[in-house]
Amino acid sequence: MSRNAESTAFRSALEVIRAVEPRVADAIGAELTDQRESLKLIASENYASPATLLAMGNWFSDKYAEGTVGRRFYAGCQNVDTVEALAAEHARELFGAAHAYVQPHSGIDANLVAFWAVLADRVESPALKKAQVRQVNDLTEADWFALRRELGNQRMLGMSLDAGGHLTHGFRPNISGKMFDQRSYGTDPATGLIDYDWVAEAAREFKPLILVGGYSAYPRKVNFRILREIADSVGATFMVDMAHFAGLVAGKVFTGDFDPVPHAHIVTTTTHKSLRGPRGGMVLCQPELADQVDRGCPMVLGGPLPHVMAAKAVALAEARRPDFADYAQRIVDNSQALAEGLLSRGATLVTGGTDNHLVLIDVSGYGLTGRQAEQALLDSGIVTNRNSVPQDPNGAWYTSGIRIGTPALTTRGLGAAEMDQTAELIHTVLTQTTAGANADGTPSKAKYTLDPGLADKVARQATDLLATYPLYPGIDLA
Ligand code: DSN
Repeated sequence: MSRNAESTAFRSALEVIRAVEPRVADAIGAELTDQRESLKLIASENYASPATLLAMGNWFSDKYAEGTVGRRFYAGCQNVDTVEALAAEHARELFGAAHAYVQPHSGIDANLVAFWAVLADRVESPALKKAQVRQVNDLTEADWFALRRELGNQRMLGMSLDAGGHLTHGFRPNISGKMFDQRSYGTDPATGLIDYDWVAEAAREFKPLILVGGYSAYPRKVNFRILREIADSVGATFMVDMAHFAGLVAGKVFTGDFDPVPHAHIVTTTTHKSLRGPRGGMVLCQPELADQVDRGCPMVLGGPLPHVMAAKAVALAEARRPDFADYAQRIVDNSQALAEGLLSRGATLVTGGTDNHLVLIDVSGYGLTGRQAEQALLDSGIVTNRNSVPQDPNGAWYTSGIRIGTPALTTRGLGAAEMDQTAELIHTVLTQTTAGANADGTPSKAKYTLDPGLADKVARQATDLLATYPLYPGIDLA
């Protein structure tokens, strides 16, 4: 396929949009320029392929398709069936999963589907049984009361937020924290690593219905075999949220004990992070949970998005190609090169390094909060996000950390040498930024000073660094 085809496709699309609302066409064009010019180090972002992007922009968006393949509540779903079945087949083959459900719209949705499936499978409740055999009208007030109490009073053990866990693993700002009585496992204060003995002890004491593995800010591999053994020892269902590292599983960088799919009863993921697909979610599970998982819509999900399922099928087909394994390995190589570059310049990293796609810098060593560091880096053309570090004294809003990740820059083709240059740019900005003060003289957690001339210089250096690695080289909108 010629590069010209990509330019023609996107130029034509913008021309059609511009005829209706030119400001939207302009914003789409401006977003491409911004993404091309900034050093994107947000660990959860990536750049989907033109084929994946184009698969989303069409009339599949117009179709309702509640239900599952071959069993829909709407007529005329034969083509939706084709793309949903394709996406699920690619997912099963890619991850070696018994069952794949590709309808979730996001990671939060995928986790909700998984929670429902486990509750429905595991909670012993006559009321629930009635509801499930579609005798909902036979449920009495007492049944409803029992159902709410039984479903809303279950226990979950997951990784604590400040150690790198995710909001949807039972924390209060998310509904999972209201649905479940949650307890967290943290990391060893000395090493920053998961202490599996501690997890085992917490599981023995708390006896959770669900043990959750997975993270959004832990820079190390997790041994899922050990977590499964812990889950089994207390009769818990073992769920893994692999949203961040799904690309590393798909690319066979994480295998054996570090691949969650053979070990977990149920695995959830997003499709747009290291997996490099469209924005969306997915659930993989063992056969005994498949029926409940497939009830995701309408149990907790709105109608499926067939255009996004089409794009998932395209992206998963891409991830099955041999070059994706090479990409996944380069993500980790780059992450380790970036960590080395930062360490050699004196930065403090949580756990002292990384063996996945992300690095967590403890910026308190620079005398900054995460919020100050995030903004100073942004002023300098470097896009990151602030993040708590374990036992963070600055809480989840200001934080003491900066999370950086390499999936996006690796997609552009940057390698180890450029990671070292990136480390130099980050280090320069952080050493040249000073924390500010409030009007009353007390230290501010948000204000900071950075010479604008230096910020501009770093931003130009970042753009120069990226110039050799154009984003979407086949797309010329001019
Ligand atoms: N928002 C994603 C992240 O940045 O890690 C996870 O929810």
